[in-house]
Amino acid sequence: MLDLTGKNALVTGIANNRSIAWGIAQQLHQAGANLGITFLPDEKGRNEKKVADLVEPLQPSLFLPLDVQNDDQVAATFATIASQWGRLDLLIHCLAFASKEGLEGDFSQISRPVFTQALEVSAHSLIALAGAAKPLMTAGGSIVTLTYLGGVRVVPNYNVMGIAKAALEINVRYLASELGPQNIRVNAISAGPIRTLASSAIGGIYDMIHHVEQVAPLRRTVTQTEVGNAAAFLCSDLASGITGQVLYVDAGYEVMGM
Ligand code: 0WE
Repeated sequence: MLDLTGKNALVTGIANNRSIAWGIAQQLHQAGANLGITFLPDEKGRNEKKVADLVEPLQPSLFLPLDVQNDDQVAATFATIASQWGRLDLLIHCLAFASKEGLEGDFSQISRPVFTQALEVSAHSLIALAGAAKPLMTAGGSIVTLTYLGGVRVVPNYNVMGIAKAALEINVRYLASELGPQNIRVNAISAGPIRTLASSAIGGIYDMIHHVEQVAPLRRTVTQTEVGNAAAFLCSDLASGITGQVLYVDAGYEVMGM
């Protein structure tokens, strides 16, 4: 059975109880993993408090600030993991950000700063975290990130995030190639649309969810728990032969042509 006892897992990208990362953290905890949770620090410490209260039942052994645009915080996170855990086994990357201008209007008007920020936060961050995790994954490991169909096909308004997810998906393949000899697997889950903090900020997300409910083979959207279960599988020895892949957890939507 799916067993992650004795595995040290770093989970990034929890914002609130609707976060896909929260669904993943719960499933890893249920499978017996030892958790480290990161939060995006803000000036007033409100996000820290919110995430700390949420994850308290999972009793994480590490709870660390991590803004991937801050190299010192990335270094500090992995220095703490090295000193407190000694070894990292699982890395869950659930980070993305684009400014609102990059998620509406004409694709041809995406500006350099909007492009750069989206790619830095949403795609380079996987490279940064995988590179820092590599020396700590001394017993092999599994890295899982989240992507979306909008990185492969045109989804209206996904715009600059489409570029970022395309970059992220090729990052997965290059990282899988580099890290494979060290028995570190790298995979992505392409989740169908889910109501989260990130997606609720988008105009038309409810129409998209309604569309998926009409068209997807399973005639519904997926849940954070279902994405969490797929992530737990990819983290487990049950997936020992799988690396460099994008696993669609989307109620089958991706196979449809019309
Ligand atoms: O990857 C995403 C969302 C990522 C995201 C969301 C926001 C909203 C608030 C990144 N940056 C921001 N920046 C903000 O200021 N998804 C897969 C969800 C999503 O986003 C869309 C979608 C779907 C689905 C944007 C347009 C169209 C569809």
